Amino acid sequence: TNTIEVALVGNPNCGKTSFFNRATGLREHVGNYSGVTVDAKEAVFKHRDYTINLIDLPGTYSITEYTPEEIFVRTYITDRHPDIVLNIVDASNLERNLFLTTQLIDMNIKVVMALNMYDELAKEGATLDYQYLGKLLGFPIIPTTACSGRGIEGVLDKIIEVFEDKNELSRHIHINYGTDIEAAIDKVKETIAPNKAITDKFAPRYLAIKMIENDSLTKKILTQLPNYKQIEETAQKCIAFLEKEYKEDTCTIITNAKYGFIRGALKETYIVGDRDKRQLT
Ligand code: GDP
Ligand code: MG
Ligand code: K
Repeated sequence: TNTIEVALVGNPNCGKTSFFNRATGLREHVGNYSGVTVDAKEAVFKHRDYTINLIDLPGTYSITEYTPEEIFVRTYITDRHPDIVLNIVDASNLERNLFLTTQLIDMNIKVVMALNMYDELAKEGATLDYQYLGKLLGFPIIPTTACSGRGIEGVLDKIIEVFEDKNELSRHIHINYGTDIEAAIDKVKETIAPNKAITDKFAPRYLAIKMIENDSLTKKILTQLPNYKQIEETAQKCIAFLEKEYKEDTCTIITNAKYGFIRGALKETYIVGDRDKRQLT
């Protein structure tokens, strides 16, 4: 049968292990996958006509290069190419959790989102138009309460739909970083694009964004390219221009733009609960 490799990605304490245990608990076979400094649990089980290979990755707030967990998750995604990234988010802490999501969007991978702790959101009396949010983010979102198992079957069904390219919400979107950053991304992307070997593995737009962030892991990947000097020079010119214009480093500029995107999306989809309103007054 066909196998779908699914990697669980999300902030610490968002419910990844609960999801993993609930999804695999009643089923057969649990194995182990060992990383360099952090371990990831792996389980293989059947769902409908597929074998699902589910990997519980360490929790991270971001996928850059600042902690061993971040590097592990990042390298796992870029080197092992899981078929689907299952992004688990804590629905009671959406703004922060969605930051990691914006990085997944940049990476241009197939994502399904479990809107976990949905019971907490409901308790607060808050509502989220998660279908519309899924439309804005470019993948399906399914409410779950992982600790009780609620929604898990539905998530597994959506994973199959997205894998088979049969989900209408699953599409590649770009976060719009604004005129100046977008112009820089285009310039750097043009210098990366001719390198087929690398663009088969990584989205050129993702690599361009990372070069503009001065990301050393990306530089390491690209140094082997025949025109690396041109790529690096173009990126540095763009960085110098942006930092002069914005009086901030490019990482901060891009992070701020990501939060702008998140706030915009939540403004259209999230209604604060009664409990939160009371706390505000
Ligand atoms: P991880 O760090 O992402 O692996 O998160 P865990 O699965 O360890 O969960 C963190 C805590 O949240 C645990 O105490 C879980 O029992 C709890 N938890 C997980 N999912 C839910 C949920 O959907 N609702 C509620 N209320 N608690 C949850
Ligand atoms: Mg865990
Ligand atoms: K997508």
